[in-house]
Amino acid sequence: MAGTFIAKAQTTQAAPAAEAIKPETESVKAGFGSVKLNGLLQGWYQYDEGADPKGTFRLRRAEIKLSGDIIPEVAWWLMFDPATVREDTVRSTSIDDASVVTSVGRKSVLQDFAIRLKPVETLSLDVGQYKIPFGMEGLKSSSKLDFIDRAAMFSRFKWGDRRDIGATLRGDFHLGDAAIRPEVGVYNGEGQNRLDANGHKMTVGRLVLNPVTGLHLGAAHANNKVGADETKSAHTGFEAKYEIGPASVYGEYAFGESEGKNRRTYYITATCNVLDDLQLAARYDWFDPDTDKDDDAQTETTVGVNYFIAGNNAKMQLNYVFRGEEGDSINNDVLRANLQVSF
Ligand SMILES: [Ca+2]
Repeated sequence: MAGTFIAKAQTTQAAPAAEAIKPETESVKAGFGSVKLNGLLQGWYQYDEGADPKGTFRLRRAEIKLSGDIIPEVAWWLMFDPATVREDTVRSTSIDDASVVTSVGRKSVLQDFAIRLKPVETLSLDVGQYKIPFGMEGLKSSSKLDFIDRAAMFSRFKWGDRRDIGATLRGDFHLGDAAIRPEVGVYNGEGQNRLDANGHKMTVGRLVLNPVTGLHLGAAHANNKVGADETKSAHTGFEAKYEIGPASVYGEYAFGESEGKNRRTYYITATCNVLDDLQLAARYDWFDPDTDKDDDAQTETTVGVNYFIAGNNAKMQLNYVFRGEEGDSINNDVLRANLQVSF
C-alpha cells in the first residue's frame, strides 16, 4: 500500500502538468485525533391490516455517526438521525376560518452525544445522551436486529431503546473466560434532549454476566418520576441468550409501572442461519399494558427471513407479524420489509 502511494506521489512530481488535475480521492482530516464515520440507512415498506391507509413506505433510519479518541483515555461519539423528523407530524386547527398550527411533532435529530472517560481498562464513565442501560434487544445496534422492529418491551412500553441525558459508570471485569459487566446511571428521566422537569433523577442499574462462551445473562432496574406531576415509572427486567453454532435462543421478561398502570411483558426468540447468507427467525411476544384490567393483553408472533447481501452492511428483511388479542379479535396483522445498508 505504502509503496503504491509513494510511486504515485513520485509520478505527480515528475509530471507538473498533472497538478491541475483534481485527485480522484481526498481524505477528510480530523481537527484532532482520528475521526470515524459510520452510517445506517433503513427503508421500510409496511402493510398493516389495522391501519388507514394500510400500506406505506417509510424512511425508518438515516443515522450518521461520528466517533473518535482524543487520547486513549478520552473518547467521544455523536449520532444524528434526520429521519426522526417527519413532515406529517404537524397538526393544525381552524380558528376564525384560518388554519393555525397547534403542534409540531418535533423530535430532536440529536440521538447520541457522548464523552467517554476511561481512566483504567476496567472502568468507563459516559457523560451525555445515549440509550439508558436497560434491556438486551434495546441496546443491540439497530443495524444488527434479527427482526425489523423490536419487541413490545421497547417498541410499545419504551422501557429500553430510549435515550436520556446523564452519566453512566460501566465496569468490564474478567475472571478466566467469564465476564462481569455492571452499569449504573443517573439521568434527567425526561427523554431525548430534554431538560429535567422535576427535582428527581432517573436511576438505572444493569448487570450482565457471561459465565461461559455463548451464554448471556442479565438483569436491570430503572426508577424514575416523570414530568412536573412526577408520575411514577419503575420497571425491572431479566434477559438471557444462548448461542450455539448457527442458532440462538433468547428472551426477556419485564414488569413495572408507567403512566399510572402496572405492566408486564415477555418475548422469546429463536434464530437459525440455514445458509451463509440466509437466516430464519421467529419470535413470540406477549404484553399486558394494564395488569389490573381484564382482556387487554396482546401477542405478536413474528416470522422472519433475513437475506444478507453483505452481512449486516447490506441486507433485506421480511417479517410477517400475527397479532393476537386476549379480548375481541381484530384484523391487524402486519407485513414489514426492510432494505438496509450500513457502513
Ligand atoms: Ca427527573
